[in-house]
Amino acid sequence: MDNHNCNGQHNLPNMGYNNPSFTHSLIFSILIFTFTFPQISATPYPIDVWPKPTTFQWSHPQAITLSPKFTISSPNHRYLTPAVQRYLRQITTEHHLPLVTPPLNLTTSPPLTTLSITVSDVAAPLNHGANESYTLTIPSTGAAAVITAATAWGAMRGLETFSQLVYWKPSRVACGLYISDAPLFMHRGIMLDTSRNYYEVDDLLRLIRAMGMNKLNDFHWHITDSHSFPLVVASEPELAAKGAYGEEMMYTAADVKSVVEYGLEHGVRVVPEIDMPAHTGSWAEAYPEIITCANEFWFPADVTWEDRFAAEPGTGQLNPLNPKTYQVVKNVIHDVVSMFPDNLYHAGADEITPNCWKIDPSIQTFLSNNGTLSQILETFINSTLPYILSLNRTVVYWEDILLDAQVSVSSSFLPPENVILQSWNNGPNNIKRIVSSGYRAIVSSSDFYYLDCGHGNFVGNNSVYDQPPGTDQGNGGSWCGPFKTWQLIYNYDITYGLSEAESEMVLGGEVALWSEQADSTVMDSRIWPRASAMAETLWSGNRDETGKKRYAEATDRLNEWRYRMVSRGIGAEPIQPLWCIRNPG
Ligand code: CP6
Repeated sequence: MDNHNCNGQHNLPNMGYNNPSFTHSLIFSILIFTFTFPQISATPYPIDVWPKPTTFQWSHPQAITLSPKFTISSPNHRYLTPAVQRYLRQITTEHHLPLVTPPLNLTTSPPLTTLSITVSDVAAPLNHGANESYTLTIPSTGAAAVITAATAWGAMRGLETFSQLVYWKPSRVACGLYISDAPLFMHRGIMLDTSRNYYEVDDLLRLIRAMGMNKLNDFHWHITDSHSFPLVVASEPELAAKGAYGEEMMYTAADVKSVVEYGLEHGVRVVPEIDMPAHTGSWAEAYPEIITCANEFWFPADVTWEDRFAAEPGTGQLNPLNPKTYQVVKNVIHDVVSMFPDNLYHAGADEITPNCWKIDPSIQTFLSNNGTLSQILETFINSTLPYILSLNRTVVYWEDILLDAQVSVSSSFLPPENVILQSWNNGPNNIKRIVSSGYRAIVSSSDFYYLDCGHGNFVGNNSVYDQPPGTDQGNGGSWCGPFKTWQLIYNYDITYGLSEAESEMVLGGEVALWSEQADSTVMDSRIWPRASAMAETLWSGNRDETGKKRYAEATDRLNEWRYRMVSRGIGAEPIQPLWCIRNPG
């Protein structure tokens, strides 16, 4: 039998799981395993914290009882104070039972009564420069545990680490340890698309809560697209009134505020994306005159299915040559900026379809007078980017404005270098091209970081089923496949092939969940624990001290972490059968 062991190798002998008595002995073994404490070996116990801290030392690996009077002291802070209250409740009530009991003997010291937090710069905002480092000391004497951090955000990271070291009922905490921790990359995010399918605000809050647990700090909210416009924009109310899927499927200003505040209480910034000029079909419900090719029946016969990017109502593109476009766009930008306080603004600009513009008479006239598609894109950027910058925002665009072979800015017109470009399309040198052109990059290469798979052109077109296997009919079936395993995501090095100077320009990465085939029913399991894999790689890397990829060691920790996420209400999918806990790597 071709057996896989639990760390994904192929060298395990047949353990006899066809044997009917196996199940009984498995249950028996779990009982024994749970109630005995193996000897501590010379190798220190590999701590069950996810993402793994950059450095930690056991001075004397033990566990200490958590006092029923346990309290946390911290400076008063608009977001840290609620975070402390939340962690206090969680720490004292979670009673997590690890799958494999940590081999830590209980000290005879008095119980731990205090965690004391000090922050040197309480005013520091959560932005790209924010210092998220912290140290955590948990003595085995019963003396106060201490978190020191430069910022409230670093203190939150330390609280999360502390909470993961608490287990058992009655609660005990790993002790005799010192952790000094800081992220490798400053931008560690998740993109969620709420246009193709709608998500309740509660789903967004649960996503943010899980992001905080994984020390992710950037929720990139792809709010609108061609399919629906679920954001209520005060000065342009018709966009949602006509473009949302329904009255119950809209995000109000109050909803946005609750998402933004919840984010900051979890150390997660919320960055809005109103995708434009492409992916704007839904705007045509309110303003057909500013959108080209919004109605799929306008497609001429020579526009193929491959020219469209999803099962959608005509991708729809804003017409950059129509002055009315900028009235609406500026109102939208203004109101979005006032709803989202974060200093990042994602301005989209992915996947411009030449044929969608070419269908429009005013654009046809411009092109027949020797105008180019690049100039049309440049007109759009020139007419919108300075306005966004004037509102004190740093702008993120998808990489397409620089790299799209059909529609990109010309070499004589380059957007200012202070924009950030988000890479997704896996060109062999895309990231290198972005950073060597002087731009900072966020990596979302779809070969690794796209969590969705298959989001096809199924509207009235079943011919995909008649194609030979592997033929890409624009249905995403072969192009975005195969499924990205957590190991693939974990092992991906986002600065691969870059010089040191170029690597400095890579701010971090984002996994993305496009929602053509996702909504709240699958959100948790599509995202977790695969996003946890990226979270660790961007926090402390994916290699051990010898420079070897550490995913074998990570497997056991991720397995434990997945169970803890599940017990915290996150529907993370399993990465192993339970059988593995008695047959480790
Ligand atoms: N929607 C938008 C999408 C995609 C992009 N932008 C997408 C493209 C290819 C794949 C998955 C998603 N559905 N607005 C690309 C940034 Cl494989």
